[in-house]
Amino acid sequence: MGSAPRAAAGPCDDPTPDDGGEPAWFGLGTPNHIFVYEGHVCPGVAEEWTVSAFALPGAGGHSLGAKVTRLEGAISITVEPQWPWTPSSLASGEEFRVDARDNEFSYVVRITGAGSSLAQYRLQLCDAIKQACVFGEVPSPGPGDANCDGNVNALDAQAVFAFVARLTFWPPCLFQAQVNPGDEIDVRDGAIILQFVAGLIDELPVP
Ligand SMILES: [Ca+2]
Ligand SMILES: [Ca+2]
Ligand SMILES: [Ca+2]
Repeated sequence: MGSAPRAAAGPCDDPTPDDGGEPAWFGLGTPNHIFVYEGHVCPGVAEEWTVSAFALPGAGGHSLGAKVTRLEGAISITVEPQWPWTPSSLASGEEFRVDARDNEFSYVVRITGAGSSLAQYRLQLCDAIKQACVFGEVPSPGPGDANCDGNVNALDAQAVFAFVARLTFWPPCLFQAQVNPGDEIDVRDGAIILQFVAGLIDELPVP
């Protein structure tokens, strides 16, 4: 009754325990790069995502943006840019933007579980050169489109294999690489995507 201690919620099992780190910006050749991810966080745990850009002198700088949307449970969100800014808190769905002019720039988005049970969030990042970046929607078709370019093809399998081998950071829509739900994201997902591309599988995700 009343104020139950947080510990009463029992152990929390995060189905996405490896969240955080620095996403890779895929989609070179497009003017606006997006990263969309759906993750979970346990109460009292902070997941930290680093966003950075290296702007060449005279190149016009980068526009960087971050947005976190609460999907389930309670979270708190802070953005901590490098000097000279101090950390600030963000509301769910609020957009954070910064222009990096002629310098290297980075910031950390920290998402902390703030309720008494597992929370779920969507993280959206964007990066553009010489123009304000926009938060893209995830294009169709969805499952299997790990690199978020609107098609499912061998490039998506390649992105999964490279991620699993730790040759790259996160593909922009890594959560769509999960094509056999309930399992980890591993080489099997890349293999299933290749089978789909070859016409051996009709639909993604597979049961
Ligand atoms: Ca997590
Ligand atoms: Ca794709
Ligand atoms: Ca899988």
